[in-house]
Amino acid sequence: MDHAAEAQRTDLMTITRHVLNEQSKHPESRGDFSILLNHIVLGCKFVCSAVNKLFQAGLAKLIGLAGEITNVQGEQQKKLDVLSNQVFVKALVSSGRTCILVSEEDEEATFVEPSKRGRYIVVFDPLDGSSNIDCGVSIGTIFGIYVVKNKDDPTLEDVLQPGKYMLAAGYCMYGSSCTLVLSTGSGVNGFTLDPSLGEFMLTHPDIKIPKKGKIYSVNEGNAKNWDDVTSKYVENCKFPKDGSSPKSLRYIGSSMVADVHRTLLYGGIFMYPADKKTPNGKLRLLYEVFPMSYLMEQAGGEAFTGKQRALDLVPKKIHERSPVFLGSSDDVQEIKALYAAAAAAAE
Ligand code: P6P
Repeated sequence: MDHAAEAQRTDLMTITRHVLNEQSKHPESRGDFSILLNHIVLGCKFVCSAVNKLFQAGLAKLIGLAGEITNVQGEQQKKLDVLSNQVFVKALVSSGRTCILVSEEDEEATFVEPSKRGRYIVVFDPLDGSSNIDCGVSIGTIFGIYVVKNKDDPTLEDVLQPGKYMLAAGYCMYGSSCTLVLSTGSGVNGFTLDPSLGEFMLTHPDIKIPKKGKIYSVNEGNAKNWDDVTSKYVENCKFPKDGSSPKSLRYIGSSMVADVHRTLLYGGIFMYPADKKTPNGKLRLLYEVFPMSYLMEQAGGEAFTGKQRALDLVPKKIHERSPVFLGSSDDVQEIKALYAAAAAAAE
């Protein structure tokens, strides 16, 4: 093995080391952010272990539904949803670095008691795509991190910040392998859990999304409810007018993490548009749209709502929804141009 390969093989760049290296570029940092991220990583390791037990042992059928519990979305929760949420909340509170938590599973925001309070806000979906638990499709955790204005007097206003003010965002995908994709504001890196070490190892340094892709990803089952622009864009994907090859449709559905991860690595566009049935789309702004849009922009891609840059949106409620078109910049710009042309024609 040559020296470079040997050096890389023995370098053991774990996520902890990587984050510490990045934080060392900020002389003012006191290590709080690294401690917070370590607690998020701990939560991901737990969920990864629990999900693997389900996938491997087919325990899913024993898990079934958690009785009649229903979460704020009116969907039925599976026990792993409940467990994952509890593990993340406990890990984040015990980190002593958070002051407000917003979870997809909790109707209200959690305000951490003063004695355990830090200056970070974490918004997260502890187990996105949980309806896939029983069929083995990759599911994931999505998170975003803000800093609070005044940790001694945190308010809900502190949470309702545009996504562009996030300090970090990421997701952890639980599938054939456990992959954590993270940005702390200077690019995107991917880490894969090495079960023999119990560490997330840097496997995808400096991820950049291709400028243009060959895949479009949308739930075509909603086509009858789409607006004209979305319909026209999808038509162009299938029957390009410029003589190029049609794009391929890839849609895992009910697992945003899996669809976005493929888009990030292979390029193309993922979209959950507004439609007549869901005028604000289906995806949650704070803990689905913002973190994934942040990652896309950090990887050289774009994220658009149909009206504006997704990260510029100002949330009014912690569980509000937003349409989103995200992915390769050329592909997102194509749909932006169609919306602009439609707006001009309507004037
Ligand atoms: P549909 C999961 O419920 C989720 O919120 C996202 O993970 C996923 O992208 C979307 O819904 C899929 O929705 O309507 O296509 O099943």
